[in-house]
Amino acid sequence: MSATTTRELVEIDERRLLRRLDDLAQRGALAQGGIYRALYSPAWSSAMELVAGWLKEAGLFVRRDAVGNVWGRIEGSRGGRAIVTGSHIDTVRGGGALDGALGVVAGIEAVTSLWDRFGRSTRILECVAICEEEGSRFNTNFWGARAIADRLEPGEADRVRDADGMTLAEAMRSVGLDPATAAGAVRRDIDVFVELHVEQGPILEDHGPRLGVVTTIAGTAHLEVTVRGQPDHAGAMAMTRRRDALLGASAMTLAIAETAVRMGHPAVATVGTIAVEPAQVNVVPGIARFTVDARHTDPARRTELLTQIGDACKAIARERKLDVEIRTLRDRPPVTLSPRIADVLRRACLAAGMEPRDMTSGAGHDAQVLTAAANVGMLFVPSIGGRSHCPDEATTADDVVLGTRALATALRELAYQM
Ligand code: HGY
Ligand code: MN
Ligand code: MN
Repeated sequence: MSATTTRELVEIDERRLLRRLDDLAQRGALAQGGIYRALYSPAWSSAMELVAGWLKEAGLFVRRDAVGNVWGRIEGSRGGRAIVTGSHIDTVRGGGALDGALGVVAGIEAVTSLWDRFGRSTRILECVAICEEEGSRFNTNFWGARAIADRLEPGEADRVRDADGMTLAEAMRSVGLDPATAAGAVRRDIDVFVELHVEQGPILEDHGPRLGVVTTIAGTAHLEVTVRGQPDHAGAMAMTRRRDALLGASAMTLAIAETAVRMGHPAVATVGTIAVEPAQVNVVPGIARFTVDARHTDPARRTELLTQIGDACKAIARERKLDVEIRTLRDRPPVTLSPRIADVLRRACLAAGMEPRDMTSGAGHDAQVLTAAANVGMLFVPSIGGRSHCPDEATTADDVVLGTRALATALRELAYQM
């Protein structure tokens, strides 16, 4: 079938969809604004219960897997490998109501509408709320999708800790999961994974149209940079004789951003955390430690970006008589999504009356990890002002509905084949 064939748009229950997004946004809502649903926290458990209830209400077979991903399933009349949609339930600290949540709630709405309107699918059709993607609580990310794709590292649950020193394994036990059985979450029977997500950037809003089909997801490297100088008295040590680690780290931060700006879109580099030691008002910082998140969709350009960042930090350390150590925390390569599923999504967008934009994603997604286990497609709807990972993250109700209809239409083509 050609990419230009028009299909019938699948209707959904708009009011239910929007109400559920609002309901989910209450789980983990912070008094100061924004949302925080940390993996295996009470807010996370409450959100997962809500989602499991909606899946049960739809009449799906519901189960929680070995790491806490929640699945709802329609047994296809012809069996075979599954068609899956979904996204993650966790958020960043002070995040918004749509990152991850949209793909979960829209996925439930799409599967429920298909079930209600067309009955049992020919293919197995599932919706999944993935337990963790953001890396907000533990020093690891994509925990849920990596468990599905058999990409957990040996001993990871016992090694990785949160800021309070609790291991991931202990946190699992606290919600009734057994870390020893985590491998039980592996799925080798998924044919297709489709994720609807907010764009989290300004391209669709600035240039249109209101739907985007993702072709590539940027590769992300996370670095930890430790700058060592010399702690000294803040009153007595002359400015000219100091080896101030924070001043070095500050110069590095500016140089890192300039490196990405010079390279141009879609190169990005962000210093998201910084800490100093001894961290006292009257002591010149002896140590400064910061993280770098650096991304590019092109593997060679990404390597170049990382090399230039490293060189810039070393040059600044030399100038300022500081030591610098750069450690790679994690390094995920860029991935290309399935052209076949992109065509299915394009047809669904055309059914919604819109030729979608092909686009790359600067943000990381469960979809990129699941390319190791399935044929993957992603659909974007606009983010107002391009804002995300903040309380102001928003998309118009019309665009939420449009994206969900397009998702349902794509799932119909995939799961209701004759
Ligand atoms: O960092 C990311 O791109 C994702 O939102 N976790
Ligand atoms: Mn995110
Ligand atoms: Mn997300």
